[in-house]
Amino acid sequence: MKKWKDKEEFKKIFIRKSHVAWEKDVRDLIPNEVYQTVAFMIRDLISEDWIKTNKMYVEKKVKQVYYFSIEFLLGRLLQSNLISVDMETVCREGLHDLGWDLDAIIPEERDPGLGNGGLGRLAACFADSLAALRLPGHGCSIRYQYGLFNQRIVDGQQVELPDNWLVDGYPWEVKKVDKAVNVCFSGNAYMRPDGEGNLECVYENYHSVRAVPYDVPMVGYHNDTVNTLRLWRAEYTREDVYRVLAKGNRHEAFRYKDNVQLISRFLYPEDSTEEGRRLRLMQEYFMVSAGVQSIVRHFKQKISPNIKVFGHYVAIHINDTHPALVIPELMRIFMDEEGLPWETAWDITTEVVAYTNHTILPEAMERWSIPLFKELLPRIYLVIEELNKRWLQQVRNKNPGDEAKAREVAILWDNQVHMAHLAVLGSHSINGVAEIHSQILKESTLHAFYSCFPERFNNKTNGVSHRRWLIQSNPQLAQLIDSAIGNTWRKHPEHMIHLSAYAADTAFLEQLDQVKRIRKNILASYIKAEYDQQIDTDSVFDIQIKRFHLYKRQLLNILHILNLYYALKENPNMDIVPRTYLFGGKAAAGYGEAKMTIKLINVVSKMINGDHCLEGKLKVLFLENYNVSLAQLLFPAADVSEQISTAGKEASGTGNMKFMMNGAITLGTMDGANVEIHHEVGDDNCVIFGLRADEVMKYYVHGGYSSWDLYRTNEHIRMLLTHLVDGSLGNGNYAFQMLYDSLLDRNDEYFVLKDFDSYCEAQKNIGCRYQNHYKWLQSSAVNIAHSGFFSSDRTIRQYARDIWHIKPVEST
Ligand code: T68
Repeated sequence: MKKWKDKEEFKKIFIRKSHVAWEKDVRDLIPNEVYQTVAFMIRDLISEDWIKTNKMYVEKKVKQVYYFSIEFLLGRLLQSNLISVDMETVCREGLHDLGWDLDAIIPEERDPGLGNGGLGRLAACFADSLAALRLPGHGCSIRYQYGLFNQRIVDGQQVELPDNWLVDGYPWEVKKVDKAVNVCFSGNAYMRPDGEGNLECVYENYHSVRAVPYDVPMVGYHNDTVNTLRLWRAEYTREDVYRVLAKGNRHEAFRYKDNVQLISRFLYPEDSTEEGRRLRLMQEYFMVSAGVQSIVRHFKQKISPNIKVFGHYVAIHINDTHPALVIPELMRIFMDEEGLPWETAWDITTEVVAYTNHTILPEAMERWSIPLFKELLPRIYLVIEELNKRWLQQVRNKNPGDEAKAREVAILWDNQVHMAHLAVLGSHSINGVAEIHSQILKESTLHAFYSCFPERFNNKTNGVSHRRWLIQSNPQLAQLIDSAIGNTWRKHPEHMIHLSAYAADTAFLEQLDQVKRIRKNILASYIKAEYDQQIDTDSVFDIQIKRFHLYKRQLLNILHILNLYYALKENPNMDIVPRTYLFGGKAAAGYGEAKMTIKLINVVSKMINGDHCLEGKLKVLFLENYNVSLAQLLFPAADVSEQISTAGKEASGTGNMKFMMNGAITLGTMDGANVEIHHEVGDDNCVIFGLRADEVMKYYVHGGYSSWDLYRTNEHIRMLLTHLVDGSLGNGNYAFQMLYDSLLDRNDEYFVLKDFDSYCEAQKNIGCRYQNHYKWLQSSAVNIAHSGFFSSDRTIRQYARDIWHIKPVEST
């Protein structure tokens, strides 16, 4: 790996580079120019390794995995890349000599908003682990011009502003014009005899869109592996524009250009309209077709002309169902372009593809209307139709007269394309993302498929990159761990378990306390600077940061806070451990209840923070625009990790792991990976409350819970709900009718009220535990020690071994 020898060399290169790039004296650079200069210098360091990595994969003919994901939530890359090439100190010192502070330069990079939440961030951690483990694996996604919206809070309400993250350019990407491919939409497709007794497909009158890749390096930690994240952008071709222009209609030509570019313009365009849904389906096929075409082309050019051995060299992973069209796209290419018969094409396809499911919420399962699908992707539809026909024939032969069975597993049903069913049928491996989630998939959501293909189902509990979420986000804690157990954990996170021996070491615990204090102070300074609010670093920092959704139950959290507030008003001498409650997260623009919950939090926050009687006891803040960079400030500062989803609803959660790694205590339900965190650390070191998943399920199936009954019998609940709608919150300006309705008229689908008392107890329990500060620190240490299991390195090793069958590639 190339490096800067020392800070002197760094400065020399920096000055030369910035002269060429900006035609300015170094003293006149603006911070953004400094950021870009350093980024280009890092690109220089890694470029040889990047070329070499690809060459090595080809020369050694190793099997490679391509991880298709509609989102990659990378976060900033400057610091993580500096850490990977082990040049952070040299860079910091060099910049310092030149009058710049690296910490002031880092925020110049805009967070690439190429994701919504957990699923996209998981993909980024996986790319990080693949490179760190020297595994031959690459990402495939879309280069959205606009990321998810920027969130502002105005008058307590979420306002969505465009996230034009590319305005200043993106120094990490490389446009590869020569690697462009064409993706075809619409037109007519039909089968006709090929003259040799078989059928062949004719596909004509389609529109083609040019897909141009932008490659981003995924730099391995302290090794010389540089993998690739390939992001596709939709472009029009000059020839196509001329063709339209030749018809004499300039407006038509502009419309054509616009429509093509629209494909990669926004992450998740509004899907409440037919037009929005159409665009989303176009994005999915665009990414899939471009990605698959480029993989097949590379295989044929560089690996083998024999397409039948494709599966020995290529694994394709689909991150949820958004890329599931990989399956019919591979079939199309194998049959229409490579001339393989259906059966052979199908065998190779299922050999190659594997699928991860991330949700069991029925409303989150992807389905497309058949008329829309047929119109946009006529050739792909024919493949799916044939697949569905063959599959249902098999199912009906096995289960004669059982139409319910056919319905349960059909890809085409009720005028819809069921993407999860397509994904399961076309994959040799189907996995959930935590033990409990994988169990629910087998027993309930995908039970019918599990009966057909039990051997395909498996679990891969999620993990997070301890490099980003500990080494980079919390260097103080990382150093403390080094001083206790040495630094081998940085490459082998499972070694963190050796910290267990320090959970009873007073000197270590005191230092751990110091580290937490430092991190709480850093967060407090940020909050002071951004919100002009003073938060008490002696209080418990209790944090819930994640997307807003009814099932994640931010509402439960804020109702408890409101209850505490009323209790304190009634009894000002009540003895409580001072608390700072922090929230962050975005609500989908069209999700009324989620946006209303944000508003409720802000109204309650204003009321509580403005009440001087509560000073030193209770503070509530909603932090705007939660993203990866803000997350890096929040996880290290947390005492309590709020993981309070309705049991059975959160597939895994990954924030829970980042909190744990930074020494926070989980306050959670037995849901997702919380179950495994609880298993690792035991009852003494986390606080579990609420209904269990099987109890929730029983209520759904057999009934027996009435939120109105609770309302009538529980005076606290009655009082809280009354205040939601009687105008007493926010000076009578706000009525939270929508939330009231979801809790009562819609019978509290997510058991917020049912779990309320149990949650209040759990909060009291947290207070008691915190008061015994020595024990609290012990718990914190135990959590850190056991967080090694939740490193994405462990997860990726399991995928590599059990699903992809790929091995690390050592440089020669
Ligand atoms: C999350 N899913 C799960 N989905 O909710 C979370 N969905 O429990 C899990 O830890 C995480 O995946 C990683 O496995 C998502 O984040 C989405 O973002 C999403 C986006 C579009 C459509 C459906």
